[in-house]
Amino acid sequence: MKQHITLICSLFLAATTFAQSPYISKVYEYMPAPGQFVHLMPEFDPDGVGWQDLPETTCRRLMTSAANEYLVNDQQYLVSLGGWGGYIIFGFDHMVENNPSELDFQILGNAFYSNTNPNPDAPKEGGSSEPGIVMVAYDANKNGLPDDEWYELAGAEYDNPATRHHYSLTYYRPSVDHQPTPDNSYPYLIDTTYIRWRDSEGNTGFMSQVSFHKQPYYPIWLSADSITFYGARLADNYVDESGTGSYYVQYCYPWGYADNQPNTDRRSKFNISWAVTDNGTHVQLPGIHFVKVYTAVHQSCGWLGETSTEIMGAKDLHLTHEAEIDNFNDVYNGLQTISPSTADQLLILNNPVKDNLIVVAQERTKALIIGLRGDIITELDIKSGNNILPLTQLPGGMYVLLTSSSAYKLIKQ
Ligand SMILES: [Ca+2]
Ligand SMILES: [Ca+2]
Ligand SMILES: [Ca+2]
Repeated sequence: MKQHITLICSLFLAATTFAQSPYISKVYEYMPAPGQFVHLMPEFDPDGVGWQDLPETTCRRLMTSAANEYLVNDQQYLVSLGGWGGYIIFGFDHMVENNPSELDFQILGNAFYSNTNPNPDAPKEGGSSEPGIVMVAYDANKNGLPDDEWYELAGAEYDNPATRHHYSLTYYRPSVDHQPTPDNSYPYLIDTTYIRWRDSEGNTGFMSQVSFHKQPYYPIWLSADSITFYGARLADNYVDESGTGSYYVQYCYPWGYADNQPNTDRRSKFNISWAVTDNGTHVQLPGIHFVKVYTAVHQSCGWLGETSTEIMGAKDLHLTHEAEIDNFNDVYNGLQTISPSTADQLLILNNPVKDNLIVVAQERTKALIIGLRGDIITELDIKSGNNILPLTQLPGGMYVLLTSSSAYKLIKQ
């Protein structure tokens, strides 16, 4: 009998040891940049035992472990990364496989679209989008630690000239005798000279303290009076649609960023095949074990304060059977490298079009979708062969699809 129980226990242990979880299995590092949710999400010293008296390395470990408790096994609590550059590194208990044609994993945030945008002509997709750049690593040295080469997943804005690659930003702790400078005409900003910063381009400025969050924004567990973050910076994505500082809309980037599109949208999913090296060369990884996300914009939106990416989980879509075909690149990537073609006769297979336009081309070509007033709506990279081009975002109506020698009437439903 005893032997029997031992055998069952061993089998159970073996099963639990080797079962793969689709969710985050471990947070390896959490280092927020200064921000209005620092010390709150996750909470610093939740039991009030005096973390601030502990050495910095211990506090860093405790903060990482707090973020770990918020995220592992699909807990879905929100972890804030703070302002630009603040980051988190997490991993899975197995290799997330890269099927080159599919979206492989998803990162959950709290982005949402606004239904009450006061600007009737605004792009539809905007609201709270706080994009984070995603990096991935393959455990090449097989030691189970994220000490390997990192690759950025090149999202829709990677080739945008407004994206600053190899950017860095230093934040400074307010001095002990710091005196706040309130904005007397805008009561939400209670200190406009709160966190001084300087970037790698020589710009300087301050992160303001907002009236809704009065706890320290600079991580109090850091012993140094300044902290520097490195990465790429995306262009600002907000517009003050009220014009008076009362209604800010953060417009979504198309795809490829965390906390940018709602979790219900497939554009919150990622293809490992988007990975690029530090100099922008595409690499085809077999899969990844680790993910790093950092806040990608350096902006403040009045009373909303600085924009900070939030993470509430991640999952391996192959294990949850939610992997989908990746056709984002067909539309958004490679536009700058296309040379005009003369053999650009197209065969349009579905016209009117509802979601995806299906086009067959003899040779690779470039095409424009033109509105009835002659305005260029979008540019399409059409490959040789079959093309599935998502046009879900195109408003219903009549358009002209234009190549260098032909024009086609296109109806969008
Ligand atoms: Ca893939
Ligand atoms: Ca968010
Ligand atoms: Ca490693």
